[in-house]
Amino acid sequence: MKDPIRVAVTGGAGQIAYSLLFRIGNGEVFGPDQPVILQVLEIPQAMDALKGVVMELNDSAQPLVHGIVASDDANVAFKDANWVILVGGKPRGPGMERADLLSQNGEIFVGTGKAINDHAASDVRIVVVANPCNTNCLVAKANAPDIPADRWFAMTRLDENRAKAQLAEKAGVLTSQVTNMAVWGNHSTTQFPNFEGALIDGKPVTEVITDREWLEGEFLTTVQKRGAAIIQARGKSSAASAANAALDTIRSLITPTPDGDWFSAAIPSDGNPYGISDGLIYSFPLRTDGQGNVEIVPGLELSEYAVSKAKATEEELLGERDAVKDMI
Ligand code: NAX
Repeated sequence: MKDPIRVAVTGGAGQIAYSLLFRIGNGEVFGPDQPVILQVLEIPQAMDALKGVVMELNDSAQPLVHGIVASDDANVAFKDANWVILVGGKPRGPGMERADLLSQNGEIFVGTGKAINDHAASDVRIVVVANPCNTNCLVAKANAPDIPADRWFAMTRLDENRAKAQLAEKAGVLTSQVTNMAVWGNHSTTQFPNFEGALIDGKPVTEVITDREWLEGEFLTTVQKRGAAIIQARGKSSAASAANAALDTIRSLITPTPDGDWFSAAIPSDGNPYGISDGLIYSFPLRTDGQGNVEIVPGLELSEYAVSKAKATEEELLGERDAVKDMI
């Protein structure tokens, strides 16, 4: 058995964590020989609910779970953490403007960044799930000057998975036959799931699905607005699929990317090869050796159409950055 790693999860009493924590405890992400210590953060008002979750974690008697810490103090929850998964945040309430959402969550992520900076392990990697996840990640990163830039990720994997599922359904294939599906930009309705670069059984999607109108129309809007469609149908936002995507993100980061393929996550845009402004957390096609070296896949040909989509989502992120400029 290896030494346990410490995995901090915020928003521990929320719906995504209710799936995420148990699946981490099962060894689905870090492997069947990697024990974990779960360090869960909640706000004081949700500590009773979190107690219930911890009771259930205990009752699962998962052999890989070597400890559970539940706290409402970020300094405790992030102590020596090797991974920090930031799920906790303020949802958009009725009548709340997007600017309010950005600034109220931004305030949370200032403190989060500082606590990670001061207490996490020297090899910490951070995945931000809580929305607006790109900009929350930007704020936390800006407040954690000692943590290298290549440790920060915001989740666009759910969008990638949604896009793969839509393409697979349309083409009548399995989702595993769809590869190279990169989401560009923001985790929002401006995101660009770049179907032009994606492959089905190694063939360009545009050759397999020749209905361009569907690709540019229904496909894009279905992926972009899937979150709202889930809320409409279920009465609650995506939870199991979001937890699943968070696990996929980490798995992709710690496993060598299959030759020629890529995966999506938003990372610091500084020095990117596609002319996107520096200083954003922007989703790109990524690949890794699984040892912590992650790069933006270079040299991809982007059509004029793709460039215009990549720019539109960049514009939105520039606006979001402006809304939190006092915090970064
Ligand atoms: P819930 O409202 O069920 O849970 C959020 C939890 O976070 C609550 O228990 C709350 O008490 C806690 N919390 C609030 N502020 C906190 C703080 N400062 N520190 C620690 N905990 C805090 O939401 P859930 O459905 O679990 O969603 C969590 C977040 O994921 C939301 O921000 C949501 O918008 C975001 N999502 C992101 C997705 C993505 O693809 N990036 C998709 C799914 C999801 O919508």
